[in-house]
Amino acid sequence: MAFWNRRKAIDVSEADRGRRLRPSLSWPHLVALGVGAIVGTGIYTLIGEGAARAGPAVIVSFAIAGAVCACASLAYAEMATMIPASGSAYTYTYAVLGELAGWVIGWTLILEYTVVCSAVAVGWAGYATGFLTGLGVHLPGVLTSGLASGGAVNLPAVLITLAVAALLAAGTRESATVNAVLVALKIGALLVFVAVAAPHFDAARFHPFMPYGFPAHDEAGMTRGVMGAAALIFFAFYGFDAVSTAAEEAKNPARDLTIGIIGSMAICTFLYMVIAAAALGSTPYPAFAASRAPLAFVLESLGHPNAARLIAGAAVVAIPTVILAFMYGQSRIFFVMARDGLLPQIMSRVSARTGAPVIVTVFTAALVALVAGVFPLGKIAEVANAGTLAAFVAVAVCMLVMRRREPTRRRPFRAPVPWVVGPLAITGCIYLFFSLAGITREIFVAWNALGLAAYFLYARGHSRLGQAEALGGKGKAV
Ligand code: ALA
Repeated sequence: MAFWNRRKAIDVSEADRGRRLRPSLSWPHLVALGVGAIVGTGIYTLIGEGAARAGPAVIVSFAIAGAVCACASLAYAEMATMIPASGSAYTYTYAVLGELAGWVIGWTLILEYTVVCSAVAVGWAGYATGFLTGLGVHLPGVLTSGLASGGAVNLPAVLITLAVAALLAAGTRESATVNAVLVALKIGALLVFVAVAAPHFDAARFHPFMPYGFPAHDEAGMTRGVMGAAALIFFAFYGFDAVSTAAEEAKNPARDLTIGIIGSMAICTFLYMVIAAAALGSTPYPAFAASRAPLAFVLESLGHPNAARLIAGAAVVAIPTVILAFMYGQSRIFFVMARDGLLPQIMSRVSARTGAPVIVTVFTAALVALVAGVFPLGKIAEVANAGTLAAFVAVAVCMLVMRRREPTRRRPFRAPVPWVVGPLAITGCIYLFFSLAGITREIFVAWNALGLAAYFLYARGHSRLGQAEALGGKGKAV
């Protein structure tokens, strides 16, 4: 069979069975993992930049990004429960569209997950440095900025990355439980924000509603418009896909993944709309749009400094859950790609004691710490969006192809109206992709060109499916 068309078996193979991750998670862990991955830098900080791009109509940007993600989450839930194996979009694409497409999506996910973790670690370092300064502890500038920003290393960002990796290497269950406690704190602080800001609501602050128009466009070096904001705000919504990377570790994949993905998505969309309304209705948007900690700024300017400190403190304590969830997803993507032979085998070893893929977790942490320690936050969050949009398109395409190819296959969860939901997810993601800044799309294309080179130089020749074929086995049986 042609290499690009080699497809991984949908049912778990006997060969993989001996190297499966331990099923230790149930749906509350997965909802917490999802919310832990979704609520972070996006709502805590990018809401400000979103408002600068779209004005009060950023609330429409939230609705658009949320609707696209809701459609994609339904496709994810169907694919994750039909193929309950680690690897998320990479595994589905490999099984449905073939090895080459699977590799491209896996390579894209490596970029996405690394950049998300690094961006959030750098964002966290900014909050942590400010928090320490408030306590009278001043870190030297060379240790709080990476080489690319004029310092030596962003030490807080490196330290938080290593701490999260240690938690993951200690075993999935323990880290998921810690995650659940931190998620409760993060959501609690956001509810306090709404309770404090809502009494100051004034509908007049929503006029003019759409000062920068609807389509994304460049205005003096800044992307403006409702769609320009939606392409950025999209960052705030994803993370539910990290739940699907835990599919092998779910005790009851059909129930746990469905509740985990759709539940976490629904909770966050509702929360964001309420927070955006409270922020926009209580404070003129140009004021908080200029702040690096917009939610704390809103509370401070409304005369509630203690509540402002609470939300800032919660960000410092709880934002690491986002790094946790994405680093978890990243290590699982590496693990599965190595198990398939597309990356070096050493990355698929599982610890006999904890059941966690320790070597790959350490490798992931090193990669994330390197990027976080050297590069500034800048626009790297947008790069993560580009990778995520590509993965969402792939999953929606896989869902539609499978509906045609194997309509009677068992689907523990079936997306409603798939021929509406699927195309909406695909066109929505493509529209958002083209609403990103040009440089972001160029980085994405360059990364994938590198990926194609890696495929032809290494992965294609080491593919387990390819080797089985060469030995005369049937490709799909591996
Ligand atoms: N959704 C995640 C965040 O907002 C990536 O931080």
